[in-house]
Amino acid sequence: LELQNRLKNAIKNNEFVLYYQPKLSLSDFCVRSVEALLRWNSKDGIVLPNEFIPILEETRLIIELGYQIFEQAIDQIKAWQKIGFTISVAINLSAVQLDDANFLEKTFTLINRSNVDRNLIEIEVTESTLIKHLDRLTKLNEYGLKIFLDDFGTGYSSLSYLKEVPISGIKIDIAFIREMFEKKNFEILKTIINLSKALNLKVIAEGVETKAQANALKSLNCDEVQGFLIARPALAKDIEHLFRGPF
Ligand code: G
Ligand code: G
Ligand code: MN
Ligand code: NA
Repeated sequence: LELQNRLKNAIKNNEFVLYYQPKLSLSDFCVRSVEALLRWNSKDGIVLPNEFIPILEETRLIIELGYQIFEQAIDQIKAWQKIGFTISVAINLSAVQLDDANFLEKTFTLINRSNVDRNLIEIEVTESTLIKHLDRLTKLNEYGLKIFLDDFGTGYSSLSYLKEVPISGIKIDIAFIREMFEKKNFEILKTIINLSKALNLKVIAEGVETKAQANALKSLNCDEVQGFLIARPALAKDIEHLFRGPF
């Protein structure tokens, strides 16, 4: 309960900030998009999402904060455009945020008001959120936002539903990449990438930490890599130099 009150205050005091982690295109080694990752800039230092997202979800405080996150990310897209960088920003959405009855109306209103280029906003959701909120995510996609399936390979991933959902691509979970050179994992990875490409989906690998992983993923036709090899999640100003590319 104490933490709950601290989080409530933190939202009020704008202590939540977005860090950004670049995604590198393997076709030309340039960065055209980043993932926004939430951090709590508390008086005791930077706090990571696993410490507060579950509580923000239980208390539904994530709903209110979620709109602030959208606004921060949109401001950043516009700020980067102003200095000559056209960069897409991927925002993570949890199911609780989509549960909000006013989600679509509020989101459309704040995007319309901002005049941001809609196709520069990407949404990341897990498989369970995608299935639970297919209708709302379809409307979000029709409005112009690209949807990506996050943590791919950790859920049931029945694959058959991939042909029916309004997604632009998948993000292969870090757990898969960590053990990608294990023989069976490599075969599964190869198959996931081939299937996704055949369905016209973009494939992004998360948690890429070594050149060997990036090279192998390029040879498997993976589109983009994200991970410590390129950059850790950081403040906007600390990753901008990567936009001048190629890496
Ligand atoms: O940055 P880090 O790897 O610790 O993020 C862990 C997880 O926290 C992410 O995979 C994502 O699911 C969640 N997360 C990070 N930022 C946000 C955010 O802005 N909104 C929501 N809903 N979840 C986030
Ligand atoms: O949205 P999602 O929960 O997938 O967020 C990705 C998480 O993975 C973030 O918390 C981020 O800090 C973390 N991460 C990003 N790149 C790497 C990496 O190369 N290695 C490891 N171990 N973690 C990473
Ligand atoms: Mn994500
Ligand atoms: Na992920």
